[in-house]
Amino acid sequence: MSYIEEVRSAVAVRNAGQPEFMQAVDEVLATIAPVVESDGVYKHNAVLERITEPDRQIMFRVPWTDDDGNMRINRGYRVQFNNAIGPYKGGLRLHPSVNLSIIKFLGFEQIFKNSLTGLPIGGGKGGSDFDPKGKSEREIREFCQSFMTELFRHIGADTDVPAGDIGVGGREIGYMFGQYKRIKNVYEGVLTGKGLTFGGSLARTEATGYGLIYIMQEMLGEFGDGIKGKTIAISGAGNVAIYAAQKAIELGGKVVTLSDSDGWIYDKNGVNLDIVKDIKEVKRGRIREYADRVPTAEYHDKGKVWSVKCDLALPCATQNELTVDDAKKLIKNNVRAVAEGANMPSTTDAINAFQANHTLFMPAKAANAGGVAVSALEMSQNSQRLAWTFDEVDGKLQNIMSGIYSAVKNAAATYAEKFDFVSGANIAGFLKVAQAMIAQGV
Ligand code: NDP
Ligand code: 2IT
Repeated sequence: MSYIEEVRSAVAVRNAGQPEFMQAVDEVLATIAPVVESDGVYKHNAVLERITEPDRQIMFRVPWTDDDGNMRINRGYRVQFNNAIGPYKGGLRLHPSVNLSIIKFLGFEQIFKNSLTGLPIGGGKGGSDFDPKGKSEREIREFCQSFMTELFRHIGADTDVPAGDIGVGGREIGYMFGQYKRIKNVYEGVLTGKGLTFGGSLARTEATGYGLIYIMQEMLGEFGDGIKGKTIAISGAGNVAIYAAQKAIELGGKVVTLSDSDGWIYDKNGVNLDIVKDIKEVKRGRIREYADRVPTAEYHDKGKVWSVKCDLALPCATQNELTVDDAKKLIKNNVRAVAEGANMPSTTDAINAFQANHTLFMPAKAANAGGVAVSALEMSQNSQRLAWTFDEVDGKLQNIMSGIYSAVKNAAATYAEKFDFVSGANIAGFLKVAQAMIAQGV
C-alpha cells in the first residue's frame, strides 16, 4: 500500500459517517501523489496524518429565545484546522444542514485555498445548524450574540478570524462583532466582512464573485478569449452569485439564470441585477418573485439551471449541487468553461466528466479564493488602522487572482497535466503548508 493509501484508509476509519469531509480529503489525496510519493520527507514527518487531523474541533450549545418566548437550542461549531502559515481563517455558516462533516470539509479545503492566496492565513471554519430563514431581526440578533458568547474565548485577531458564509453576511457579522467587543473590551479585527463604518473593507462584499470572474478571465485569456458575449449560467442568488453576475455583466457577459433552494429563473434577455438585489438583499425574498416582476422571465421549481444552454457555468450555491448528469447536460450543450464559486459544488463524478471532456474547469479552492483574500486585506487594514480605497482593494484582488491562476497552472504543468487545475490547485496549496509544518515540527 502506498503512503497515501495508508493514510486514506486510516482517515476513513477515524472519520466514519462524515461523507463530505471524506470527499474533500479523497480529492486532495488523489491528486498530490506526484509530490508526496516522490519524496520520503512527507511520510517521515507524517505530514498527511497531520494535515487531515484538525488542530482543534469545538462544539457548543447555543441557547436563544424565539419571539414566542420559547427557549431554543442549536449546536455551534468552530473547527480550527491548521495554522501553519497564519491565524485560522474561514467563514461561519448558518444553515439547517450544518454538521461536523460539512464544517470539517470546509475547514480542510480552506487550508489549501488560503495558502493559494499567498497571504498569511491558516484554515478554519464554523457555524451552526440554526436556520435563519423566516427568523425575525430580534431572533437573528439574539442568536448571533449567544453564538459569540461561547465563541469569543476561542478566537482573536491573531488566533482565529471568522467571516461570513451561507446565511452569514454583514448583518450577522455586525451583531457578532458587537458582542465580542462587549465581552472582551477589545476593539480588534477579530471578524472580517464587517460594516464599512467599523473596520470593514471596501470590496469585501464583491470580492468572491468578482474574484471568480477575474480567474475565469485569466483561464479564457489563455485562448485569446474573454467574458464578452458569453452566455452564463449561475446557480444561487446569494453573495457570491450576485457579485459574480455583476462583474460578468460589466464585462459584457449575459447572465441568464439564478436560483435559490426553492427553484430557478431563466431570463433569456439577461437578468436585471437591480431587481435581483432588491428581492434578495433588501426584501430577503425568494427568487420566484423575479418572474413576477419580469414577465419575460421563466420560473421553474423543478430541475436545475444546468439544463440551460450556456458558454460558462458558475455554480455558486452549495456543495454537491452539480452532479454528473448535470455535467453531461452542460457538456452536451458545449459549455466552454466551469468555475466553482461555491465550495465543492461539483460531485467527484461531475469533475471527472468535465476533465475527461477537456472542459476548462477551475476548482473552488482557486476560483472562490477572492473572498478570503480580501478578508486577509481587511485584517491588514485593521492592523494598520487604515482604510484603503475600493480601487486599491480591487486592484490587489485582481493581482491575487492572477497570481493564483499562475500558481495553479504552473503546478499542473509541472506535476500533473497542462490545464489539470484540480491537481494544480491542490499541489500548489499543499506544498507551502507542508513545508511550513515540517519546519515547525508540529
Ligand atoms: P448566501 O447565503 O449569500 O447565498 C447562498 C445561496 O445558495 C442562496 O441563494 C441559497 O438559497 C442557495 N443555497 C444555499 N444552500 C442551498 C441548498 N442546500 N440547496 C439549494 N440552494 C442553496 O451564501 P454565499 O453566497 O456567501 O455562499 C454560497 C457558496 O459560496 C457557499 O458554498 C459558500 O461556502 C461559498 N463561498 C462563499 C464565500 C463568501 O465570501 N461569502 C467565499 C467563498 C466561498 P436559499 O436562500 O434558498 O437558501
Ligand atoms: O469559503 C470561504 O472562503 C469563505 N466563506 C470566506 C472566508 C473568509 O474568511 O472570508
